[in-house]
Amino acid sequence: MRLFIAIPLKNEMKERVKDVQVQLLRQHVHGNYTPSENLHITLAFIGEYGDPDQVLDVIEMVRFRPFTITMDRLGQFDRLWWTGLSRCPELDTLAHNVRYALAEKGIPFDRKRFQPHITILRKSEYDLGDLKPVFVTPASMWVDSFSLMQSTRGKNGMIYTELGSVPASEGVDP
Ligand code: 3AM
Repeated sequence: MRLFIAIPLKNEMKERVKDVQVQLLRQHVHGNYTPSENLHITLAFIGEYGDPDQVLDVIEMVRFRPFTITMDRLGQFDRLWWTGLSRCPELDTLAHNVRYALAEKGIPFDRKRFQPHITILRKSEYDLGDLKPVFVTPASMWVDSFSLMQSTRGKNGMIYTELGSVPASEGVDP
């Protein structure tokens, strides 16, 4: 099964992302828009792996305190468009610790540098630089858990299913 580890977005943040997507649609930017229920921040992409219970056991050992992230900009990696987050050392540390825990147990994952982003649009042929200004209302979200996700290809696009989640450990030293 195809697995990844991510922070799913909470409803208020999803609404702010939708505001950005609507502005793009109004400028006739076409492509595959990420549906609300799929919005997330990937911490580590594992890919095909047959033992999700082992992955859960490993990531449950990662300790972190809850923290806040703030979405504040729009960007583009080639044909993939994203909203970006302001610098957040706690998020970087969480991604690092998740990846470290996977590596220690020999669970494979994509080693590309962690670039925190929320994918909002794929397969777009447009260039952000050609658009009229798009406003990203700064939006904050409290991160108090992260999840092991399964990705399957549905008839109408990708379906992401949460297989388990790891809560923050209030009051416990990370
Ligand atoms: O939506 P984002 O960009 O956070 O792009 C895929 C998505 O990330 C990424 O994993 C997340 C869930 O599918 N992904 C898919 N295939 C990948 C691969 N081969 C990949 N990341 C790295 N390597």
